[in-house]
Amino acid sequence: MAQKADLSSLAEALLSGSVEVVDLSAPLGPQTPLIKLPPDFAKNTPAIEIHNISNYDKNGPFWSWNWLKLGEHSGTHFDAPIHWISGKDYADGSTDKINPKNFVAPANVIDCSAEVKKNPDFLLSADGVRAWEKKHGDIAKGSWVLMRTDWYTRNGSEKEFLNADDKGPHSPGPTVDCIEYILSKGAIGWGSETVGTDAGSAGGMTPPFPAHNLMHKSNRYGLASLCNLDKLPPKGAILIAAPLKIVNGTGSPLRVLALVAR
Ligand code: 23J
Ligand code: MN
Repeated sequence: MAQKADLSSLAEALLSGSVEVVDLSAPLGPQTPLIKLPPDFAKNTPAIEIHNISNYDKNGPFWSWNWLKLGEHSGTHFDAPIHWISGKDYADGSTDKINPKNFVAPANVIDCSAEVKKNPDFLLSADGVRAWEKKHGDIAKGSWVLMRTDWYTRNGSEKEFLNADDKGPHSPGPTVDCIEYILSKGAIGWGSETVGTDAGSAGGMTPPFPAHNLMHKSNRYGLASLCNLDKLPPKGAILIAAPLKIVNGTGSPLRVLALVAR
């Protein structure tokens, strides 16, 4: 019979720093870049607002607090299966109903930063993932696949981050066959450093927005606007990515943390 697991060595490693906690989230505020959908999808997520209620003053003498106006899909955020029409019927497809064990999982980090530096429209294909697996090992069932692009270094400027011209946004992402392949390996989710999980060009793919359409069709998750993927090893980090327990939530801003052995 297997022995009961013991977390004391993890507790010690966290204290000593031999396991480091890396913050993969961007600051969340009025300056956070937000997706701009084309005019045929008229309605967009509104700008983030932070309103003060009291600040140790006549409105609350001993306390400070704020209220927020905040779209679910704002900043570093989690995409739940019911976000997309292809995942709308999953009983456990909203942020409040996902089994929390899915919020802690290993991460595979595929470095595409050199390709993206040359071409902001770069797409990671199934062949690209297979080449990565030859070097670093298989994508394990239940693990995240994260596309490292260093795109997060643009996150401070909405213009640079969205990188749009008259032809639309130019930002990297996955091909259809990339998403099909990682699903065949049992990936729990797909994560990117861009404003959404799909490439800027993904509206023209078949199906449109494959990271959304296919991942959510399989009851799997997305993470968008991740930061600091360059601080992670290709394999071995553990991701903690728990969305707010929004009732019937389609997604949620969140703090994404990675445990990394040093
Ligand atoms: C709504 C419509 C299209 C897209 C998105 C949202 C996202 O990227 C998102 O934040 O989930 S592509
Ligand atoms: Mn989203």
